[in-house]
Amino acid sequence: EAMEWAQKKSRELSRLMSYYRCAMMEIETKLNVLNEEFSWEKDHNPISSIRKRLKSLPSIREKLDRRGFPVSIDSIEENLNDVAGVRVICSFPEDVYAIRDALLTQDDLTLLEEKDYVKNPKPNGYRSLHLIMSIPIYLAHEKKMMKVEIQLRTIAMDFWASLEHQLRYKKEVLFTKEMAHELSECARISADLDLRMDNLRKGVEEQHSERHLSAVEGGKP
Ligand code: 0O2
Repeated sequence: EAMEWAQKKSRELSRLMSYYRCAMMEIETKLNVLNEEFSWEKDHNPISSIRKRLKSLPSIREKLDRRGFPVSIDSIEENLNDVAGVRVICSFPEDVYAIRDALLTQDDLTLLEEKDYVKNPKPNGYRSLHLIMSIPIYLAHEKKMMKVEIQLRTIAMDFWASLEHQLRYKKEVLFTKEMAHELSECARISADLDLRMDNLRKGVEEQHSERHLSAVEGGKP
């Protein structure tokens, strides 16, 4: 009987994980649609790449344990926001906010929580915009609301975060004061790069619209 119960539980868990995968697919499609649309408006693709990940079962268990929540299927849905994670790597900082604003106007999406580490970077220098959104998935007989964590960041923000993550998680050592300082210096340089590239983008766009205007005016009789 215990075996049967365990099997039932594991089926339920696999099913829940599959619902999270469905929610990520829905979000990814929305992002692809926005990328298509914005590429007309902005003359560049705002999204450079999209990565998805489902939190592993050991990490789910560890996080629930660490935060003192029960380890059960209901508890996963109730207490964890980042089982489904979609990372959106944008070209320019402006694109991060354009995608965010567009997602927030979609009436089937609900914003549950927002953390803006772009405007307010973490003390170590980490920058990204995090949205916890609730999205419906349409199953054969019901509509189910699922939570997805969407992390929006530029290529420069992702460069820093990916390398910092590797350094932090791979080894079981702590950063010395000097290392932490060096990392935050690298974060500052990456923020500066974003600013400079964004200024270049503005310059190019201004030139482009001036040309366009003079072409239109030149065409007048
Ligand atoms: P992984 O391996 O990416 O999954 P919450 O999860 O919202 O309940 P928290 O900690 O308040 O808890 O969330 P927060 O601050 O929004 O950050 C969650 C995720 O953001 C992390 O997930 C990382 O992906 C990313 N992140 C946050 N801070 C840093 C940082 O300093 N460096 C890097 N590289 N990434 C960061 P996980 O589960 O920690 O990791």
